[in-house]
Amino acid sequence: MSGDPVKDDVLEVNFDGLVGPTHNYAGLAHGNVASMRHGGLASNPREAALQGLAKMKSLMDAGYAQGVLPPQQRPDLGALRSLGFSGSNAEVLARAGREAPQILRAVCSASSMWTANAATITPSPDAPDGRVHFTPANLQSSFHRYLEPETTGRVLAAIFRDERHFVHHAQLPATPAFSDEGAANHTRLCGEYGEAGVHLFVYGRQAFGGERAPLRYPARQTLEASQAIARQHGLGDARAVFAQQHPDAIDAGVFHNDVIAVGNGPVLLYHEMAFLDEEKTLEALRARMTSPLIPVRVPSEAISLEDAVSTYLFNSQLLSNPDGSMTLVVPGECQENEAVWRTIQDLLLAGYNPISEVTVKDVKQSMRNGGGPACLRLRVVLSAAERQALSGRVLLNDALYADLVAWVERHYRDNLTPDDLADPQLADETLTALDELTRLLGIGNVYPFQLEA
Ligand code: SUG
Repeated sequence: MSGDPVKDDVLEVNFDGLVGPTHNYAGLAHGNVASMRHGGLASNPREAALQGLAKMKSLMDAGYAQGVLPPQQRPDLGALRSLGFSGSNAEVLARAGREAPQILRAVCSASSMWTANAATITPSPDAPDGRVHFTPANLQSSFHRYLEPETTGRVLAAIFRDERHFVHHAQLPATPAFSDEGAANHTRLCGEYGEAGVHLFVYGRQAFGGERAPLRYPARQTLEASQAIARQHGLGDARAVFAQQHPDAIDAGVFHNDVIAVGNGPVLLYHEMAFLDEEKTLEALRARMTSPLIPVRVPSEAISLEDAVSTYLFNSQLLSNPDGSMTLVVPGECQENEAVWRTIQDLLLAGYNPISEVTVKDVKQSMRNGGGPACLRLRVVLSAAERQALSGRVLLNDALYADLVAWVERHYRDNLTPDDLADPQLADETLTALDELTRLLGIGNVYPFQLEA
């Protein structure tokens, strides 16, 4: 704590994505090893949503500020119609299922659950106008995720509506040169949350120039996209560092930086293969930070890239406690891997750094699609006044948790196979559920079907 009451009332709020009713395994994400491996399996949307809610609840109970963001309208019938499928909703779905099953799967994806990819956010202490800045990610790398930003923008604008505190920018042009995957490739490092921070933007390739790029799997973030966001948010050279992700890591399945590094406050926990130029990246951060950087480096000899990808150790949440210590929230898969579990004990918990506790969460339904604890949350650093200015009922408490669990139990199926996606009944169930959800959350009309009505 800095002792300054204005700075001390600033908190990180984790907004987790509620898993949508069409959660399924479609093998849609090239370069995401878990998604590629599990495509075609039956999913359990109800269990997925309840696992996500259980994570939110346990972190709320432990004293962390927890928010929730709604899922999106899926199947995206508008997208199917734009691709030439016509007729009634049932006809559109049946024909897409018959003629283009891959497209149907894509428009049914519940991928908006991974809210780390929803947007990039600059907290108010870092922005020249003293407001919180938001840019939805264009997610243009894949068709199923390219469908997200418009609704994401509407949801964020509905919740962070007060213009005295919040500014919303348009997503970047959805073209390969400005490929943007949001906060999954962005980390804010600072002393206390209320002090000015330094923003680490990690990119996979350069659109205009650049020497190295991955050979096997796509790089989803460009330097040019990261630079554009820094410009939108007013982050000058003193506040922004741009570092290239190691192309060999991308080729090993590290499709976002948050699969190989996580930062919180002054701590940067990372694998030695995270950055193409590790020393230069740390130097650039040190040169800008006002508090000493605390790097926690995990060497390949402790954890291989393959184990990092299969267990998602680096996709953990690193949370600050009032006494200055930090808690690492890891997925269950870390406990099942001997090398990873040993490294957590010997290198992280026993090391000279603020990480003093590890807690394990079961988010297997999401993990099978390549989404760990950190993918499921969007971090928004907010002062007390900014938290007061939020619209809707989106900060989790016991009553909201109970309402959301009951809502999931009322509307979600417990088994979904790729063949079920053409079922018009599923589309109807989803619209009914989402309509009810927007009322439950008090966020107004945000979905295409509500705006068309
Ligand atoms: O974009 N998986 C997501 C996982 C996103 C994880 N997010 C972060 N690392 N921040 C993706 O690759 C798979 C969907 C499917 O195959 O059904 C998917 O989209």
